[in-house]
Amino acid sequence: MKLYYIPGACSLSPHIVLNELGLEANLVKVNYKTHKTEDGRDFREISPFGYVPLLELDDGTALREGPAIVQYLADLKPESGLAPMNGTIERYRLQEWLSFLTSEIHKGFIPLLYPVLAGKYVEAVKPKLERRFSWIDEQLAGRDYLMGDRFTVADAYLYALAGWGQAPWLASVYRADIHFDGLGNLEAWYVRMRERPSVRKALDTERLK
Ligand SMILES: N[C@@H](CCC(=O)N[C@@H](CS)C(=O)NCC(=O)O)C(=O)O
Repeated sequence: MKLYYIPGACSLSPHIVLNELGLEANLVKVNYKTHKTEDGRDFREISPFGYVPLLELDDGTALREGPAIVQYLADLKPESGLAPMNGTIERYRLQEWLSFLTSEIHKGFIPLLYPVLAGKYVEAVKPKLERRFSWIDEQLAGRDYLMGDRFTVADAYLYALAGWGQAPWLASVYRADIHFDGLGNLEAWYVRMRERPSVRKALDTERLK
């Protein structure tokens, strides 16, 4: 398997999941600005919109879209519990989280990452994103992870996105002005996540420390 990634991007989520599962994959870095892979290919010929993550299976099949990729990986080792069994209400709950994260948080962040969009648009979008983080904070009350006591692929996804407002490694131009001050459950969750060996290893590999 090959995972195409941009350091610190949403592809950090399947990277963490690979580590959690102890699965071997070739990590192929993509340059954010030029869309060239580190082995000199044009990534837009592999991914129609030039975005990561993209998982290439051993038979050449390309799987795109973060929420699909992390579920595929988790299902390679169902005993890991990183995704509840298909057909159960818990699995739909996981999909609910992944859909929420992809549409409400992931895409909600984008305007805040581009200084060129600063102004009225960002002023309108930012409170919405803050309201969503505050709701996540409420959901984490009395829980270690989004789905309860167990880490799931939804945590890996949220961790990758949350970094855009928190991580010291982001160039300030790409750091969104979103903070977890006063959101104690979310702050504690972020620290708990950072301490997981799978997360530390992914941050190390992507040179994000
Ligand atoms: N719908 C895609 C969106 C992926 C996405 O937004 N990737 C960003 C990084 S977080 C990217 O590769 N951007 C580079 C580009 O669009 O050129 C998914 O959820 O997997």
